[in-house]
Amino acid sequence: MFASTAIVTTLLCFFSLHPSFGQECTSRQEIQSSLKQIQKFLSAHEASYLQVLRNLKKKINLLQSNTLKQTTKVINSTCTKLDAPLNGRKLGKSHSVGHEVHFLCDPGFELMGSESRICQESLTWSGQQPTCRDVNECVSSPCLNGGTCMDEVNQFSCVCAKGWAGTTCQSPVPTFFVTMTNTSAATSTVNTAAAATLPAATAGPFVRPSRCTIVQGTTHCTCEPGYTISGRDSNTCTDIDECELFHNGQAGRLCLHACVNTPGGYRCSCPAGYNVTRDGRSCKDIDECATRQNNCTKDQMCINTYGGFQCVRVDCPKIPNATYVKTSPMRCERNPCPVENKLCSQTPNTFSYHYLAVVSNLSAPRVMFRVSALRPMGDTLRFALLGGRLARRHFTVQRSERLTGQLMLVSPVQGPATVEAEVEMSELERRVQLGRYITKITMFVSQYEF
Ligand SMILES: [Ca+2]
Ligand SMILES: [Ca+2]
Repeated sequence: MFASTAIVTTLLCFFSLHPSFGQECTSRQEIQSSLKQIQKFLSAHEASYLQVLRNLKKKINLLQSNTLKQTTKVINSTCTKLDAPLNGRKLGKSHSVGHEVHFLCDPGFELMGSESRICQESLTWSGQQPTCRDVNECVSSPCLNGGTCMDEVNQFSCVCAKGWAGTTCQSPVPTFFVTMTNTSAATSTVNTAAAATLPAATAGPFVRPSRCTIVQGTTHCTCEPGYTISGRDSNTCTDIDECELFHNGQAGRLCLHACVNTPGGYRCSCPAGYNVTRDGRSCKDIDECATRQNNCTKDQMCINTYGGFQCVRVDCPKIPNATYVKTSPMRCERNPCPVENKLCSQTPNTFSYHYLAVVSNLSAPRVMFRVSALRPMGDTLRFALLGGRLARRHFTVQRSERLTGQLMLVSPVQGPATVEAEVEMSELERRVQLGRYITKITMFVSQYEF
């Protein structure tokens, strides 16, 4: 307050020096003293302002450093970056606290260590850094017949002992093939230099030299169709054993019956009595009866069966009190009975013979045969299974329509087998039997399910 009054007074005196203001200020000394006071006052203010500025600067610096600290803290709330294991992958990109990353290995490798790791509050990862270890496919000793197993990435290869070939050394190398080696080597454009270095033990049509080219310093080897590079030696191609490869594969079996591995390919074979179908994979029964490949005599009938044939001869049954005559190759009829012979009239009127050829293990239930009355005489028809070899185990007889009965297969028959069934149809009129008709059915079941 004092300072400001002094300034005002001093300024008034200063301006009063001007002639127009008159004689209001007392003396020059007073003016000098006032100016000194103003100087002091300004210096004090200057110091005060400087002090304020310094404080301000300090505050700004503090703020600045605090902001910097905050930023550093944000960066530090994540864990260190994790790498994917060699031959594996890492799932999850966030490295913040509470987040998880997972690890996977490439096919053929197994994970050792932690499958997943969590970024903990302490900004460290839980668990151990995993590694992907090559699965040793040789552990199960897949190489047969003295072959040596070589573990490779996601697979193995076998170095076979002398006389054996195939991916698992499962195929014997036939000796007659070995003599063909020179011929095949000469006719193909294979790397003869490599062929020369092949050990004698692995030579043969199941093993061929590969065709190698060097592209930009890297050797690329290829095999003929049906062969594959196996083992560490890329100079050697081994026949692919398609039979083994597709034995239980998703693509299904290669062959209906048997598969034969051949050098560079395979073929299907069928049991005796069958031909390989045109597609080379299935088996078709040979109809020996149609192609005269049977030895049935003139009084016999040839029945073609799956995988074979049967020679059958129908002989009419010899039953007391009745005589039967053959009215067709597979039907016997009773001669008319004398009126007084009641026992004769109770015997079957006819015997019919039927032969069926089926494959083994046919699914059940299914209708195998139907018996019908063409011209029913009475008011009732009855059907019954009289018997026959293995009949009760596999068959039942039931009515299907008013005039028809059917022989049902109720359980599959494992072949080879011959099953017989005797089906009786009886006609009744007011519960009195008018006639009996017997149908004998013989079922030839093949050994195979084709
Ligand atoms: Ca083959
Ligand atoms: Ca046949």
